[in-house]
Amino acid sequence: MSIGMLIDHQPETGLSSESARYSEENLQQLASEKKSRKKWLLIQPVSNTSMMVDSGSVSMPLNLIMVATLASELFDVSFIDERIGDKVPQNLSEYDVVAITSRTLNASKAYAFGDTALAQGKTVILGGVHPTMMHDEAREHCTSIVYGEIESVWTELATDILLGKMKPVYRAQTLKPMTSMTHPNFGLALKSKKAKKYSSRIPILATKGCPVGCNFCTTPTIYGKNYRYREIDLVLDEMRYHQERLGKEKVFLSFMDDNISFRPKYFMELLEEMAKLGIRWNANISMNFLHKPEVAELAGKSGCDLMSIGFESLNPEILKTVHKGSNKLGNYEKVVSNLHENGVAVQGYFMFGFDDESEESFQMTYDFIMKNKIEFPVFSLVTPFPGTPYFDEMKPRLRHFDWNKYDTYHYMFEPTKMPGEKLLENFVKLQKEVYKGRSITQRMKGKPFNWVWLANYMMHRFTKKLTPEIYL
Ligand code: B12
Ligand code: SF4
Repeated sequence: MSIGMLIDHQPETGLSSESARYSEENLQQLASEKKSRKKWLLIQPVSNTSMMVDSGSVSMPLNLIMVATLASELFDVSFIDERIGDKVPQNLSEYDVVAITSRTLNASKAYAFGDTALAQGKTVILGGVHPTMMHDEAREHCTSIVYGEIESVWTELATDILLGKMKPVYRAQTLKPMTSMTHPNFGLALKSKKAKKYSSRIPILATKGCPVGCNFCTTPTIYGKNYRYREIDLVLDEMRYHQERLGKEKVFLSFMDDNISFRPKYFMELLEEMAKLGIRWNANISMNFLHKPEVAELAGKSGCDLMSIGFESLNPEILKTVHKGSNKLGNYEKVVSNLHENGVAVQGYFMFGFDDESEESFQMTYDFIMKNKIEFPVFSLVTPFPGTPYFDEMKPRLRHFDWNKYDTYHYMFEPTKMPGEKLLENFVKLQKEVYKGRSITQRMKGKPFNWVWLANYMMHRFTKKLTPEIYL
């Protein structure tokens, strides 16, 4: 469906002038009339954080790859990913449009690139979660902002670029169904000489959105309670495409979905089909029905080697405040053992710094991780992200608004039941304990020697140097 079809039209005269202007046919015609193709530079900035966020091998940026996929149909596109060491040129004279993606932790970098490009008279487009949430702030650094996903505003945006008449914000009235979305084209991202630095896990999307509605999450704020999914055949086609492209069956895929298991029926059908392909995969997943042994069994059979699960906390009081209905403490151990029995490793996310935080929360987390042999525990500090209801609630108590520190590894506010120093002291101690040599051996004993061991080794080296001060 094109944007033109979403705008009210006048029955007597057919399409309104606005509607006709933003139709796919009109866009194609307009593009073919242009003598030379405009040149785009796409930028993925690296963040300024000192934490292990953009270091090591990074995943291919599916967000900017989607922008590249659409833009390259009509324009000449260059792709720069600062995280792998590509350099952004100071002189932008060969480009007409500079399009930058940004999350909160790299917003200051994205804004600096935007300012440089504006000063050189370029059309600057900012997109991604941070400009979407903070459009008034972001507008100072660009010509236009894309609110949310590019696919739903593409016809309008591309037409305006071809006509040279930009609006300050592009926001879709209705989201496009996923069925009509183009397959991502990885060619531009892989062209870089440094592309070897990308993780071998290929990003893929089956679903978008999450109706759960946690107040600290940006997804429901941007996309509401929508949940969209692609036809299973389209997802499998994309998997087969990567198998052919790489000339082997065993390719590694990483789902970028917000909540891939939200519709259990869809998820189980997808896994059943994936089991026939011989691929390997991992995903972020909520615990909603992982306590059922048949789910873990099918996940294992379909090639899942790692599930990333947000356990968040072992403290029942905190779990109540997180409003994550899928997290039932009584199911935690069962979820982990089901996955382990089927050869699936667990990356467990744990958050600290909530108002109800206590010394016991740290001990309970340590005991849980060690007893259940969580292969890859990840610890973060509660971070209210701008634009979310939680941010508005916590704003008066936030210690800073330096976006470089919004990486979930900085101390944002003092919990009501624990002094800040104690929080950080315990936070550091827990990480050192979990990643000391003896603990790693205990957690990883008998596990296949693969990248998870390597990740543990890197965390061992990293946590050795940790001090409470680095989180300030
Ligand atoms: C998968 C995922 C991950 C993966 C992969 C990340 C990666 N490198 O891509 C992993 C697990 C590694 C990860 C890590 C982290 N993540 Co994460 N992650 C996600 C998740 C669930 C999906 C992202 C995704 O790829 N979606 C699919 C793509 C296609 O959609 P998209 O990113 O929304 O892009 C579309 C639009 O935004 C728009 N768009 C984007 N860029 C541009 C640019 C232009 C010019 C235009 C026109 C349009 C446009 O069009 C795109 C195509 O539709 C999001 C939630 C979300 N829905 O955003 C959180 C999310 C991005 N993550 C978040 C966080 C906090 C983190 C970590 C800091 C967590 C941690 N402690 O480690 C790290 C930071 C990693 C980093 N360097 O950025 C936050 C960021 C909040 C914020 N305000 O910045 C989010 C939003 C979740 C949340 N809490 O709300 N993450
Ligand atoms: S369950 Fe996850 S994706 Fe869904 S709203 Fe909550 S934090 Fe966001």
